[in-house]
Amino acid sequence: MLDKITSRFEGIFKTLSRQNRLSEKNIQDGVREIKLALLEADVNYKVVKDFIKLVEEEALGEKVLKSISPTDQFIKVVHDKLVDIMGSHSDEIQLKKRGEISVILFVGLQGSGKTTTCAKLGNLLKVNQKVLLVSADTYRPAAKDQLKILAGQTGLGFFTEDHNDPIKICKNALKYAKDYEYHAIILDTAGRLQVDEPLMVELEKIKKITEPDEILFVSDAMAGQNVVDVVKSFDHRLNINGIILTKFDSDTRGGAALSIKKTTGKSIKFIGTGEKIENFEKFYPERVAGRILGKGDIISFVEKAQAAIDVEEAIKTQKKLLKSKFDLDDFLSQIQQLKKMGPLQSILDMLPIKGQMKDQSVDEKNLLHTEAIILSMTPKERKNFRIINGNRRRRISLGSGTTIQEVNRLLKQFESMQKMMQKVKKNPRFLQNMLGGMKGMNL
Ligand SMILES: Nc1nc2c(ncn2[C@@H]2O[C@H](COP(=O)(O)OP(=O)(O)OP(=O)(O)O)[C@@H](O)[C@H]2O)c(=O)[nH]1
Ligand SMILES: [Mg+2]
Repeated sequence: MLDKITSRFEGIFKTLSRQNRLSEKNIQDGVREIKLALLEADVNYKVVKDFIKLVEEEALGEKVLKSISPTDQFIKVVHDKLVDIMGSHSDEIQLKKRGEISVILFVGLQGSGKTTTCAKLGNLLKVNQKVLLVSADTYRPAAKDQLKILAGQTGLGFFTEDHNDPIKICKNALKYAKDYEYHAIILDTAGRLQVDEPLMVELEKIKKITEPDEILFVSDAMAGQNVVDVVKSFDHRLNINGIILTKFDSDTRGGAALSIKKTTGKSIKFIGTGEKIENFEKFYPERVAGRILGKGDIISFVEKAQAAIDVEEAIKTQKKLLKSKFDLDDFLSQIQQLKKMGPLQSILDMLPIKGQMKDQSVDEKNLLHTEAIILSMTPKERKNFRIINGNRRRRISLGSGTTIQEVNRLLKQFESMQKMMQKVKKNPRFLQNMLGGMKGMNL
């Protein structure tokens, strides 16, 4: 699912992260590659154009280029804009209050997955609704049986009639649902190879007589952006409430998922992810963007870091580092920023270095002790830890409520940290390396 576009994005980000520093040109090259990747994924041209403009505007700004880890920031910008084009939140289906019957009407082209999806949605709703599946497909001979079997498999009610008038079937289904106290009915209709007038007229009549709460257009995700025109035609006649994209498990390029919202104004509400009844999920733009970029960890990290880290402060520290003047005051400010980011272990778990550091655990208590020890030092001591002799160590341990051994250990760790800093001096991913180093030191 979405494999092609995901690996394209992976390649683009890999190239960017090889750069020590990102220049405007690097970003422009990256953006150009992204544009090609989206067009190859069959995303609507206009959607791509608008998307690229927004990404470029934001990525070329100071926030990305001057940030601690520009490539990660860039990934975050791309991620956020992808979410935006898909509609930023997931849209619920609207059902009536208890006591009234909700009607959901499924429409779409032939073979798109309507009948299967009726059962999938019914299966979701049955948790707190008594659901009736209704076959109003009088076109395909086996259609009624297909839905009946699915109703049997999922334990849902089933209704149809043995004649060829779909409108009459729907009308009688409403009465049946009322008599047998159903809460929701899902109407399965016939598909056509393409949009045609008799189908539209039939659906309009069904709509008029059943007054659906939700008209859901079902489409095969493989259809790419072609689906946009079909959605528009159905919407024009029926005013649809949302879209279900099926066969998301197949080799879909992503064109439909990424184009629909911006071009039609309609939201994707669910996706089908396999042939089985359970292969059905709510559509979350965030999740799909995550799947496409394959960078969920980096995105959460950047979000947390953005919330907690004072960028000015971090840049100052980085400059100092490059001149190798990193002292205990800087160390203290790093620790305080780390604390703001929440549980340390969860932050470290998000970092790309986590695989290498698997066995090292981070103790929050040690972090507090470290902070207390540094706070008990005089400004002079923090500037130059080498003046901290035996007497001073004793005073510091008393002041911070720790032991001399702990003070010794911290000073030793700080010394090796300074050495490590020399090694990572040229690496713009300063923060991540720093965190990696801290993790190894079991603060
Ligand atoms: N892999 C996969 N197959 C699906 C999915 N949804 C439906 N299918 C398959 O797609 C085929 C067509 O599904 P149907 O539910 O019969 O489609 P339809 O829109 O009702 O077709 P008509 O009634 O002929 O218009 C079936 O073989 C389904 O098993 C999905 O999410 N993933
Ligand atoms: Mg069908």
